[in-house]
Amino acid sequence: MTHEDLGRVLVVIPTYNERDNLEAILGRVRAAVPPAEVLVVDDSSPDGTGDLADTAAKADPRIHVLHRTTKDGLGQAYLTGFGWALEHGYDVIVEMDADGSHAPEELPRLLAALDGADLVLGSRWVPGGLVRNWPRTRLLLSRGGNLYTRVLLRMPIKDATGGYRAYRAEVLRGLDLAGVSSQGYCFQVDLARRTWQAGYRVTEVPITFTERVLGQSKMSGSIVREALWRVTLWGVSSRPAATRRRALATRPRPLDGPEPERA
Ligand SMILES: Nc1nc2c(ncn2[C@@H]2O[C@H](COP(=O)(O)OP(=O)(O)OP(=O)(O)O)[C@@H](O)[C@H]2O)c(=O)[nH]1
Ligand SMILES: [Mg+2]
Repeated sequence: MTHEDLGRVLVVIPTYNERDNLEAILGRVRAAVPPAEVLVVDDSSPDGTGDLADTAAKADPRIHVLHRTTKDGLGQAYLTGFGWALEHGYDVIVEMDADGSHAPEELPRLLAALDGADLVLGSRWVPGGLVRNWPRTRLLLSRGGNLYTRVLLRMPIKDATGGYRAYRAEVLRGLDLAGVSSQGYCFQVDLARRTWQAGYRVTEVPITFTERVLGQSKMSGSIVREALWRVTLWGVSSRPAATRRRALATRPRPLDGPEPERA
């Protein structure tokens, strides 16, 4: 299967103060998968990223921009982008950072893996996955966070915190996105968890993640703390859901889509 068979693909790129990175990432996405469209979701970046995005959109009909008035986290920016994507009838929705950490050149491989999956995770922590230029502390945080998540949620995913992924639109339509309140990193865990619990097929493909060269990271202590308390809470309250999922796995999926998830 090639990505041409997948229908309309939208790459959602959230931005906050990414003026030094935006042009390069847009150019790379458009070159890597020419039929794909791009949606930049900017939270009124003070550095003018939103204006740059508007200029790019004027020059290229495949580039779209949403401007949000407040910066309230990656998760909320993605939810706005997902809503727009579903309204406009896209078939595949991709998440990608603006800072170059996720190589657009790897996108055809992620899209191809949708052949046997409903959600494809770009994974740093499966064989063949790689992280370039991260200090030891970040490596430990990512590995530790993923181990904690895997054990606590009993979810067989190696990289649930990663933000390079491709969803079939039916997954996003099937999940209760209005009930998602996670903001930072744990938004990624939250969506992976909901997708898996609802019985969709989730697969991981190795990626090479490269630390940003330009601009500032938005990673913070409060983002780590949010992930820690939310994952712990989900873990403590997830036993009935895990049991139910095992039961689901033994019978075929209903034709009218997955059953509503129980949180
Ligand atoms: N719209 C919007 N985008 C955001 C927000 N926070 C982060 N982003 C974007 O989300 C992507 C990931 O953020 P990064 O700052 O790279 O955070 P990170 O990748 O978790 O951390 P690093 O690995 O240290 O770069 C980037 O494209 C950011 O510009 C936000 O509150 N709103
Ligand atoms: Mg980054």
